[in-house]
Amino acid sequence: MSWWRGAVVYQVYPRSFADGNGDGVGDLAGIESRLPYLRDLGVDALWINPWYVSPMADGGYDVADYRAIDPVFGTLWDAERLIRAAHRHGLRIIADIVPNHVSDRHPWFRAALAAAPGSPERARFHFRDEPNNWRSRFGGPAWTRLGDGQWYLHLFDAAQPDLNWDHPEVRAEFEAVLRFWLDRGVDGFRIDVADRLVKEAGLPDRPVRETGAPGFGSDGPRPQPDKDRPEVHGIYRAWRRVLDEYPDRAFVGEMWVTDPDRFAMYLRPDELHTAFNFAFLKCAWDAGALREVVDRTLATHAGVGAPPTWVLSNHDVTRHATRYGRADTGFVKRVHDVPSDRALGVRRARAAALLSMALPGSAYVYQGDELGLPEVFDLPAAAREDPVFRRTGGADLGRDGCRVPLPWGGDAAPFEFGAGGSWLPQPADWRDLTAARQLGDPASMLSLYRLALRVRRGEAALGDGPMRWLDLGEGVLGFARDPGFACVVNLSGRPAALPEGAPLVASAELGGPAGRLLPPDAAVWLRT
Ligand code: TEU
Repeated sequence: MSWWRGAVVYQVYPRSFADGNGDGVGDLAGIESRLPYLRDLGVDALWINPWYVSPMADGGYDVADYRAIDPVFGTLWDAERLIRAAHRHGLRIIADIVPNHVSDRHPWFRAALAAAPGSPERARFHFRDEPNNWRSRFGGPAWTRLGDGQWYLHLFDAAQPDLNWDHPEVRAEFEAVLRFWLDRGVDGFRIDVADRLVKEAGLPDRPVRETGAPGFGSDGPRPQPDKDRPEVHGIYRAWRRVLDEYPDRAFVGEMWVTDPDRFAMYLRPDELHTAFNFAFLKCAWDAGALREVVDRTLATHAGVGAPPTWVLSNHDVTRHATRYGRADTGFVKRVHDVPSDRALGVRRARAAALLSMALPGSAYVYQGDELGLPEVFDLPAAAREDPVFRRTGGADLGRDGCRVPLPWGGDAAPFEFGAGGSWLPQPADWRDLTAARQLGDPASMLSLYRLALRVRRGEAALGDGPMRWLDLGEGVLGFARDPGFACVVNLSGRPAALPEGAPLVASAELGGPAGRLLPPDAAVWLRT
């Protein structure tokens, strides 16, 4: 079976993973030095967030050169060495490709700025004499005006001008970039905002909602002019032909398309192999809601032959150890003033890990989730780098709080992140969360992940394949996978009796005289 159908993919945010040269920013040498840790953790692949030359206006999602590594991360030679070393450790590498926009320092955009309105240099982007009503994802209008009076489109930061995907040079360039990295051995690509590339001809206004303002996201009636255009599928068919020239490679699309039929249209034998399923990111810790998400996800994927994916956290959202400690209101918000119960959040995060790794398909682990890291809210404003924070004047704290450098060992910051400091300060109490400390503690989050991943590797029933629900009563989610496996998650608020089967992994100590009681907010894997 193809590796990507059931892979556990570990997301590496390179600025914050490990710092090999002591400059306070993570790099490729740091990743390479921690490959044994990742192999021993038991994941199958690494998805590495953008590593290209970038002014870092958006953490590297503003690419100035798609064929070179940013000096803060290393060199192209380091990347080639990292890919080879990962392969030696049995780990695949998924690169991140950013096709919707480039950096304003990209040679194409610099040429466009230097050229006149109406010039061929400007035709690779969206330049207009009048803006429309589209909004930037990061706040404010999606248009910035130049000195000569023209406006250019940027669905994200002003430093990220959108490419014009109707332009043949844009299409040819990205196919060449895919080949460049495939030739260097990457095993696949995560495609950034895969649904946004094509815009409706003429760039008409977005529909205005009751709020009186056009939105950015999946809201509003379809079709929308700035997302999920039917023409985008032609791009992925062409990309798939390129990818299929190489054995065993895969795409994972990042689309914020909530309509199941439209989402499924990307998952075809001649388009994308998989796509992120973000439903858990917005789903509260509630048995009914989780079951609905699972059913909806399975139904979405049923007809298309692509396996589902499960995502609990990533570099864009509040860490789930914090989300799960919150009451349902304000569940996903990046604000201080929604309290989160740390112990409860960790307890549920442990259960959620077992749930997501037992469901059919492929699961994603965001770096630090295996350590149970919380969101960090009290970062000094001067240290924050996310444009979301700046553009919203701090009303949205932005995404830096889930990007704090990892604590590897030791008793004081930077906790062996590197020999220097760390680009974002780490909380002092992370001394109790270091990988080194957790390795020595069989009850730690890290030990739970390592055990679960080891069991998963040996379990024919896990990964891609069918599941069926077990009826275990109100508030208790249970499902079976053949041969001989079951997962039970207790969201009922009181101890739940286990069905038959020998426990393989449990997120909390089982109770009752015979150890047949699953405590609240806990999960267990059973051999049935
Ligand atoms: O994110 C796509 C995106 O739309 C995000 O803005 C997402 O909706 C939001 O962060 C959820 O809170 C991708 C990358 O993952 C993100 O880091 C980049 O900033 C963005 O694209 C632009 O490249």
